[in-house]
Amino acid sequence: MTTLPLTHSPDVAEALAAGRPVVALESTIITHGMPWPQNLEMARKVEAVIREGGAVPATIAVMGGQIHIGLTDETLTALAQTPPDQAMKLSRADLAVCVASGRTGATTVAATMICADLAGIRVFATGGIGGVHRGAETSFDISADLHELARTPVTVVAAGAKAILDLPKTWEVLETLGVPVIAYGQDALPAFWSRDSGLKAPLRMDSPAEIAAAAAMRARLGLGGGQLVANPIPAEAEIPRDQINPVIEQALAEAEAQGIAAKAVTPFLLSRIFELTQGRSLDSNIALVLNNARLAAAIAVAMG
Ligand code: PSU
Ligand code: MN
Repeated sequence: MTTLPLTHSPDVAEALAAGRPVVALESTIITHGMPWPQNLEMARKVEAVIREGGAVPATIAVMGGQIHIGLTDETLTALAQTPPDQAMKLSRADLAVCVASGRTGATTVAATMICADLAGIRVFATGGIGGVHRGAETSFDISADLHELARTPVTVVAAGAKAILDLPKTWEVLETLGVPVIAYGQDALPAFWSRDSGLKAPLRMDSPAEIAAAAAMRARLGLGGGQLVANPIPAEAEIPRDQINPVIEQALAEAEAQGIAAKAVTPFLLSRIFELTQGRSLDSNIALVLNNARLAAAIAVAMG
């Protein structure tokens, strides 16, 4: 019996008790990252892909004073229908307040890593991590995801950092924080909607087994912290850099003109880019999340 405020879904509890592979999934991507009803379709498909890969999915969210590790389809549906202003967008700073006050909260990469670690889950799949925002030299807007990767021992599979960010600065901060950034199967770092950011990855690995071994070695050496696996979007779903960049620029200009700040920045940009691309960015986002789920399941199985 745990004294932690964790509520496991039956299949996640069973898998963890038996030492079978489990992959954590975040919920901010559901409440703040994608519109209804595509968010629910995505969330269900991601769970299915993880099961096909031989692991059990554990979508994480906060409700009723409990951190839920694995959601029923009913709860997942309710969460997907929750308007963004009625769910807290949780990071390390506000996780405890949300649980203690019984409010509903969706976990970002940072908060999902914390909860996954509390539950003993070692692998987590998402779309793209947060990072250093463009203009951070004046706004100081740097996602707490980066510090979390430095301190919490979870392997995060993402399609890089979201391309709305300042990618070179994001990679610099991760290097400073001692986070291994591992490109999967290619030399270049991916850029979320695009396969190639034009930046070379500091590390490259080509199999789930290598990534699992690196995570185990990090623990054995007492280094602490997690690792970021940057998995390029499948070629057929990508939006090449020269096509998406002008759209990102326009969305960024609008965000600035409207004074969008702090936690509202990323959801605003994602939804504007969705509108400006007539939905193509959302199709790509869903494709890359599914691709990351597939790899995360294989890593969880390899960690065995
Ligand atoms: N991946 C996506 N869409 C998202 C996110 C990830 O494909 O919306 C979320 C994650 O929860 C991530 C957050 O932690 O965006 C980053 O928010 P911020 O830039 O405010 O730290
Ligand atoms: Mn921020």
